[in-house]
Amino acid sequence: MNNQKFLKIAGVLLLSAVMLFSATAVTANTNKDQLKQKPQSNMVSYTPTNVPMKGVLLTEGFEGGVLPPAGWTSIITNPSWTWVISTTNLHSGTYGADCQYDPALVPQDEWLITPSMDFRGYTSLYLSFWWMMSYYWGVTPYDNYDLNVKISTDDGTTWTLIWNEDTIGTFTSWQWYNTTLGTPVNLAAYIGQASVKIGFQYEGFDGAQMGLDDILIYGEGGGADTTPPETHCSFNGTLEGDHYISDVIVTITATDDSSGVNYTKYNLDSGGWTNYTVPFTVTTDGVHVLQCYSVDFAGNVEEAHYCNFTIQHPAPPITITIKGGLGVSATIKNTGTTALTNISWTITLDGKLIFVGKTKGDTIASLAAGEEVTVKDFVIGFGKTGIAVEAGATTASATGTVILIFVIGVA
Ligand SMILES: [Ca+2]
Ligand SMILES: [Ca+2]
Ligand SMILES: [Ca+2]
Repeated sequence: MNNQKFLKIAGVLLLSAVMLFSATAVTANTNKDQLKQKPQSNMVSYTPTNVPMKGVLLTEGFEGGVLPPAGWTSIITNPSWTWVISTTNLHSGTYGADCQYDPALVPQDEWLITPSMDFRGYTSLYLSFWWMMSYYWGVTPYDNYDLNVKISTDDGTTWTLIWNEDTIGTFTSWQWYNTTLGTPVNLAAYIGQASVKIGFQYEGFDGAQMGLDDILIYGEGGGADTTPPETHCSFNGTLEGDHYISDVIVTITATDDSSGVNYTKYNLDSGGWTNYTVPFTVTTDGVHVLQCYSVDFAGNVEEAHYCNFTIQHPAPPITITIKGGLGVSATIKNTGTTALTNISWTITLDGKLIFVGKTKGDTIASLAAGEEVTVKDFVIGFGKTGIAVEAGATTASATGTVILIFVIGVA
């Protein structure tokens, strides 16, 4: 082959190559938006930057190579065209989550759902994720499919939309974006929830490809719990001044800033430490010494403290009528509305010449409301005497004169 001929062939080949390349480039540029799949030439590699390494609650880059990732769940309505693991459509690493549109135009409602997360104890919390889809088929001119990010605090029974690509403004098809063009979703409204799931939903009909990768939930607070719980006692009874005049129902409540209350213990009147489960009733009179404390799930132990209270039931409604005659008699009446039991009574005479019957006492087993009982003291003696009668907490007194076995002038 002579040089001239070689140059000619080389020139034709070069020209052909340039023309072919240009044609390919022009075709790709004009139709790129309308493609249902990301053009392979648009692949980018990515190195994470500005990732807050402190306070990371969840990170998922699908690098386990399986969907759903460990601990995650999925909802699949179109098994042929749902989220799959991809080694070609990803934001960073080796794998990404990828969902292609169904060319048969069967509707797609495909979910990837995070494990349950504890949002308690945080002071700030954000969600960021990297995504990629078609603006042409997803927003304008066709809103045929959505990437919906939803949140649930009841284990997936109800979901609230917290992000959607339709509302963030113009973006470029097939380009990977971080959440709202760099701005994370603020999850502050959900701080304090004990069980939170976040779902990533491909929802569409005649949509296009979608990519998801590098999901990150991060914030301040959370993590290590170093603060013990706080325990409070509340008393349900009839308070009069500084004490209760009724039985008291004791309720103990405890709150914790972060990991939650593991258990609460109490010690009533030095009866020993007991695990608190339900409210209890205290019926006896006196000062009650109540100690309590709680322990959280991180093992922080609260210092035991006192919640003392006093019960003094009012004296039973008893009247006493003292009479003379043959010995001394006392009529004890229950003027209340409920029966009284085990009423102890005594009759005491303090005269100097009382030979028999200086004191007498017994117990009345029960006395119905409105009922009365007369008790007697047989007496032998002479002279003036004081007469004192006690029944329950009620006392009465009188004076009289004893003449042998008679007591006269009682008043
Ligand atoms: Ca990845
Ligand atoms: Ca859309
Ligand atoms: Ca705590």
